[in-house]
Amino acid sequence: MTDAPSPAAKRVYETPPTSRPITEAEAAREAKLAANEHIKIASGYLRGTLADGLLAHATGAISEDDGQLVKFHGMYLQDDRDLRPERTKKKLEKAYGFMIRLRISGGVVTPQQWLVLDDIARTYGGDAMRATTRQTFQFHGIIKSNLKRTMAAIDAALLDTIAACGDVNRNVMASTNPAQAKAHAAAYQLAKDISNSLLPRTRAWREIWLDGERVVGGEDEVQEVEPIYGKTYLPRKFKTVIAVPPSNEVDVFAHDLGFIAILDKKNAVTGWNITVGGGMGMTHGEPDTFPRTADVMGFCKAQDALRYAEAVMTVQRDWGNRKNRKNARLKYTIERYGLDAFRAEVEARAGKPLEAAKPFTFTSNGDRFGWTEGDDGRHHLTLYVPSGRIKDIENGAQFLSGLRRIAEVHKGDFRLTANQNVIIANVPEAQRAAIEALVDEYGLTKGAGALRRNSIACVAMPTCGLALAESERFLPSLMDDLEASLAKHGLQDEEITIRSTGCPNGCARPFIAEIGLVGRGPERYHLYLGAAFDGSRLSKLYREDASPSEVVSTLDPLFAEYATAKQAGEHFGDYLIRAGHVAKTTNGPDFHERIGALK
Ligand code: SRM
Ligand code: SF4
Repeated sequence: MTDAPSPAAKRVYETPPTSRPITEAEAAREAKLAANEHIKIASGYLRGTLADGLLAHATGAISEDDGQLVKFHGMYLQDDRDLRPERTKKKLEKAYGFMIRLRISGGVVTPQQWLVLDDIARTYGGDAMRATTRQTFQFHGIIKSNLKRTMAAIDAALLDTIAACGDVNRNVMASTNPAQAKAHAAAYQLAKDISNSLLPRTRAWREIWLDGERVVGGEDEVQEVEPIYGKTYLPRKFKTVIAVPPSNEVDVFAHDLGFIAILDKKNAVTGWNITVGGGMGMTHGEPDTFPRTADVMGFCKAQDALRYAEAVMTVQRDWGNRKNRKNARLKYTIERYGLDAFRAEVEARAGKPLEAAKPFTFTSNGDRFGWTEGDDGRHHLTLYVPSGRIKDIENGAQFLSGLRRIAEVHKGDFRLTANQNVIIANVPEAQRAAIEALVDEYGLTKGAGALRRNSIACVAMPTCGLALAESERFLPSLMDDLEASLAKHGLQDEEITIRSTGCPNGCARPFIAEIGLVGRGPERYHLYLGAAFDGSRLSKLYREDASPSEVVSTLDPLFAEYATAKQAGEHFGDYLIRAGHVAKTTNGPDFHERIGALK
């Protein structure tokens, strides 16, 4: 069984609150609620002044409050940060554009949907789309006047962006590679069921973006409009994933709620272990914020998964901190009240006790590249897409054009992985050669060096407003240097996970990679080491504020030592702990404890 973390002993927990949801009147009376709570309450179920704001042609932006609300519709107002200095000098408004994120449960799209998304990328999205670390697509730089057209195209493809961002249950991920056919079908079905049952019910999305019929008199009755969420939705984002061992490609321990498939000998799902309280985001210099790996809370029968999903989310809805958004995720709720109190409330709401968790084993949190054959005889091809950016690279791989050509002939489906890669799935035997020929023609990569294919970088500059340092644009050159260093020590084929982010929000889940780089400022990164290869253990801070060349010079001697002293099958993160270079972190709060001086 995976060495799954458990809460630290001897913690003092607060008394859990009553299980009653807060009423709107109570919420409004509460002076110290976070500003976003007031915005939600006043929004008329996520409408705000968005419809009018879209008509304000003098600016490419929308109002600040609408900027918070539009997230629930799957969008962010951003600006091109590369252009800021020049535009400020010329006294021009920032170069505003919207990021649009789709809701694609389990990351599965048909070839027909792919073609529509490709059209959107070419027409409105700067000839690119971005596969994210949560199995969906983002478009960047959509100007305000094109938003409705883009949303109409998305709707026409029978897709939507509802709840892709915001304080709601987000896009539900599921293990992607359909190699264990029955188990993956069950995981995918559960992802769709949870996504649909926890979806906001407000008609605001259709009304604003697709000119759907307006509701006469507004949607006023809390219970009728949003039976699960009410007017205040959740205290913070809420993320759910479904994992099928032995692959932990969805990083189940990094999410608020997770289901781990328990399989019988024929790979059919007998039930699910439920995990709660994982999350990555933290703030530099604020030790009360920390990444946390989820606890395994218990086991439920396959048919009960949905009721537990709803129970977990509603306990967080009612117990989560609505005064301080930095302390609002489920991981902090569980730290505050303890896993036992949380489990008891979930069981009470679900109307059933959980069974003891069942054994499971994860082997890695990466993807399986190249062709795999499923236990049902179907063929799947996983392509490595650097940082998930699907575009035509000058003098390089033509991801946009190549995948379009494949979509034109492909008879199966496409699947996005949580590691930003793409699977051309369910390819009939007779079509393998044709797909293979297109992959070669467009220079698409079935793999890469061992380090590179285990890498992820978040978007960061120039679109992310929170980036402190480069990430996607910086990782390839760092990778060149690290690959040279590994090759020098004969480690070029060693599978080591490396992830980089432009800030400590952790969008590429860097704190559960064996090598994690977290931006601090221009060309400065904290270096974290010692996480588990299967994604079950956090890393520790090893070096502060390193420049890219210092990252390489810090890692080089560790690679040299690992090459000579590692035991058979021992992963880099495990070796660093055994050799005493970093301390073992089991869960969130001890993440910042420092044992010995930093290097
Ligand atoms: Fe993220 C905010 C991009 C996965 C934790 N994330 C953002 C924003 C929207 C920046 C902002 O708030 O202004 C970024 C937009 C950048 C851009 O230009 O596109 C952004 N996050 C991403 C994506 C696109 C990264 C990528 O390179 O793929 C991922 C989109 C996922 C999706 O499809 O839904 C993405 N973000 C994650 C993950 C990974 C995961 O969930 O598996 C995490 C860590 C897990 C977690 O939630 O704890 C993550 N993003 C955050 C946080 C910190 C949350 C926290 O609890 O502290 C923020 C900031 C916030 O919410 O205040 C954030
Ligand atoms: Fe932006 Fe930070 Fe997320 Fe990277 S980790 S995309 S810099 S919020």
